[in-house]
Amino acid sequence: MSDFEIKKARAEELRRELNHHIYRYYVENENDISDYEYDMLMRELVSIETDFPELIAPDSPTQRVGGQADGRFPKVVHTVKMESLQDAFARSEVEDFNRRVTDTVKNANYVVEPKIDGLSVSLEYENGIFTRGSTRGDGNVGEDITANLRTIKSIPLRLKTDIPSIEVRGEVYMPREVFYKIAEEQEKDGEKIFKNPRNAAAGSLRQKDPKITAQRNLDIFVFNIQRIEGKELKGHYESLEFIKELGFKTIPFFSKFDNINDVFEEIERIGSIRYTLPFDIDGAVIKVDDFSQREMLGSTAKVPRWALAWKYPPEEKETTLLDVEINVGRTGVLTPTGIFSPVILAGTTVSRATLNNEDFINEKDIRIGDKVIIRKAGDIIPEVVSVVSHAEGSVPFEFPKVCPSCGAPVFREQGESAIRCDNPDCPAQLLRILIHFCSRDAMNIDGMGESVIISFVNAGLIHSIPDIFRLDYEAISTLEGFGKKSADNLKESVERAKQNDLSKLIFGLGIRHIGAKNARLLADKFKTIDAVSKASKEELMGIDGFGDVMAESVIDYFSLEATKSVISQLKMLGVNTESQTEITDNRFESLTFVVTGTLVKYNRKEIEELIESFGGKAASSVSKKTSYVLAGEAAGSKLRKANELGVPVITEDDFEKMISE
Ligand code: 0OX
Repeated sequence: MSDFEIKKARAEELRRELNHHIYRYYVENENDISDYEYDMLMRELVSIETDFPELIAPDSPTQRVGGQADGRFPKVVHTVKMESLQDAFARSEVEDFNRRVTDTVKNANYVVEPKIDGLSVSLEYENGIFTRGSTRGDGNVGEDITANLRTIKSIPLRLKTDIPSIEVRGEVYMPREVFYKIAEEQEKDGEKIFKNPRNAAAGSLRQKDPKITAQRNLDIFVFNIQRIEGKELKGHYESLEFIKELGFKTIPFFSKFDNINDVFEEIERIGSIRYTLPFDIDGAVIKVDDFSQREMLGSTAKVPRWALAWKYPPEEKETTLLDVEINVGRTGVLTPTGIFSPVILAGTTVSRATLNNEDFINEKDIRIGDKVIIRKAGDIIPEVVSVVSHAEGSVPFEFPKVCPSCGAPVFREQGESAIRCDNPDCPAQLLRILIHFCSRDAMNIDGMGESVIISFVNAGLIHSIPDIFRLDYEAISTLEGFGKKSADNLKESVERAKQNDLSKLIFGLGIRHIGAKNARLLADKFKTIDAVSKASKEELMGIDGFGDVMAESVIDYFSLEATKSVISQLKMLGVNTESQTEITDNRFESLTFVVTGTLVKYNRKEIEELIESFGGKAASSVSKKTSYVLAGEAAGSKLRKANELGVPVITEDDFEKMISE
């Protein structure tokens, strides 16, 4: 292969990979790689496309502007562009930057400040009063989020000094402690957990209801004056001090240097204190101080030539693998967790990390006693990067042949990476089954999160799913962390769950290969749990999308004596086992909806159920045949496609009007 062909293939691979990550991040609110890894991939693609411009494809992520407005908030056209920053990962890139600067201007001074990992916003003040706040959007057009920004207490609603008109720029962030607290609550309530403080801040800032934003304890650091009337400022350092005088919370530290070596030292110093700060930073920003010099340097189409963002790589540490713990999940899958000598990594003590599965361990030849390198993916989830050395006399790790919880033999199905325990009475599985049964998309029992279930199981109050409906609330009110009020609340949630639709019950039972959508299909077709349990393979395979494996899984599950016992107990305890979705109102007949982004009032399953209950169809991809795209916050490619195809886009409120009319 010629060099060109090699580069062409690599560019294609990078495009595919990056577009996948962009979709995961913007559409599904998930990210599988760290920002740093993402940046490195993007860089490689930019470099190939710079060398071979003919390889720039229309679907290249380099051709896309990030953070586009999603249509839910009014648009704001930024009078001064909110520029982004050129990244640097190597010392030579900073030296190149310095050379370019000093080639154009004499005696440049640099200001170095931390790069806060949050969301850039603009704040506008007229006659000292906060009049409008907006997101950065694509830099030219953002969204009006004034009401939400007003909830951030460190944003002054009135300035301390009289200025006729001013616009400043800052970074909204969620302090790490606040993030951990919210994540803990989300876990307790069985809700989806924010990935990191940045995602949490983004989700909180783009809420329709400012009351929710207000509860999230967001904060801001202001680092720039975008425009100002009635005041002359000569440089950045001076303007930061003026920002402070006006009453803003300024970027927490900033220093001025007259040579690039001192700039490096400051970058290193910031890097060394990075994880001691109570908020996340992902780099340090170097800015030419003098405004007249900035003017001479100017900007490219995308970034100013007078600033550079140094990006810190994720922190990696060497530690020793002390042991491998095997946990048994709801579906009986055995997952290995590495136990390490504790090390401080990205600000917290880490002593555990998932080792994923048998293949991961074998591929890296991870053995107990090994010296390994660990880091946190996305600065949150610890993972093993590589093995440095094996301990003397160590042997390859062998996965257990029996379940560590119940002792039953375990097996690995062909084509699967997971090793499972098949024993339906396995106690470790029971715990996972109970957690799943109570979770939001299943029976949605408020107050029955993981830690509560564990304490009930430990207290001998729950031995099976039906036990959830025969809880001893008197005993519960005496447990640590409980009182009469919380026991009463729990009772109410459990009673409410008895009325759930059959689809939620089927999903909650945790039948292999039956997710929420398939549970809904089963409930719709068979109407009662008895009918589902008696369904033949042919009948099951008659359902759109049901194949061999799924049909057999349902039959196997309902043929178990244990299942029969659970179902009959649930019925006796008054749990609804029938489908309630009677289609009486067909107003959405022949209409297809695509739901994208995060909704405020419904989760994905609930909204799809609602659409279907009115006779509509909920589809996953946008085409010309789509009737409406219902866009929530952080909607991405589907929303863009809808706009391209001219498919009407509606908000959650619009949808509610459609169903209430
Ligand atoms: C930050 C941050 C972001 C001003 C001109 C180009 C970028 N996240 O902390 N941006 C900037 O600078 C702007 N400074 C920062 N400190």
